[in-house]
Amino acid sequence: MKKIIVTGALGQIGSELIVKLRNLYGEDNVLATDIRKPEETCGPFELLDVTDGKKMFELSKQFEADTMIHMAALLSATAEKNPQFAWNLNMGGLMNALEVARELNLQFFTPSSIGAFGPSTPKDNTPQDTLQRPTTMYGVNKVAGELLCDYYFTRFGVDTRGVRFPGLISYVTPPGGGTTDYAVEIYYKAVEQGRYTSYIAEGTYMDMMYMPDALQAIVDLMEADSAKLKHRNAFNISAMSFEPSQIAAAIQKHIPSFKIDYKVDPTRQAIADSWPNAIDSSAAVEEWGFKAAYDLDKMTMDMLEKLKRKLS
Ligand code: AKB
Repeated sequence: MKKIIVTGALGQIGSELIVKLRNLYGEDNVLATDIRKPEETCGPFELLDVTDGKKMFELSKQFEADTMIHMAALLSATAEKNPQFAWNLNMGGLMNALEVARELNLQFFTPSSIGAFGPSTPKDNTPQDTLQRPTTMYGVNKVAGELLCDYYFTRFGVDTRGVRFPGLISYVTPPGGGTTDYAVEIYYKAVEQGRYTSYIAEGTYMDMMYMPDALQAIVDLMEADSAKLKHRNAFNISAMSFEPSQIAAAIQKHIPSFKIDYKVDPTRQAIADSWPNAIDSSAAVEEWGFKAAYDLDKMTMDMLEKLKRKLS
């Protein structure tokens, strides 16, 4: 049985991931950590600031972890507001986490992102191995992180694995400070107000994925046969690519009166413009069987149904 320590466990992905991992591997085998306390406790939890490498080491050792899932990070738009802090948190936290994984021989996962690509990257069907010259601090962190994880694998034999997540959509925990967050907000506003003002311009395509597929991808990659992995850090994965008017049209199939208009935020628009339209996930499919169950229509139906219940 695995013993997994998760950082950033109260974040958008972490909060759902710990539930899935506890269902799969047992409640007491997953230690959730975060910089703030949970509102309600369920299962093992410890406070942890990921820039404190000593505490990270002690918690992992005491828990007798064999796996670390390092999620704590600032997202793209927040990182752009305070790039120096983003570097310290994203890179400092990752370096600490990799060191703990090396010292305690832990299997290791950390997410990269479509943010690891930049304006010179091919925009359509973006290959697994291609130009990566991002123009955001978040992207710089993600590329450096991918390289660092590969380095810890080749130099120290740490079993590092990762994916390049697209925008992730969920009705459970809202994202904070990302560029793709509009694709979550739009569902909340559709249910609450029947209209949404998008900060991303019409015609701006980005890759997206529904949270259940993202969580399954983490589990599948961590369970994959190591010998079959040629890439490791980090695999392109995407479930769909759309632009704001297409998600609005998908919502209108269920709420015909729903309206979208646009008030573009130049900072987040510039970030979105520097990212791919649609990435190619074929390396993940070939090397560890990546598969997404949700497309735009299926996700929209589920999001609206769950949000109507949640917000009523
Ligand atoms: C963001 O928008 O910053 C994230 C991401 C794509 O990494 N959702």
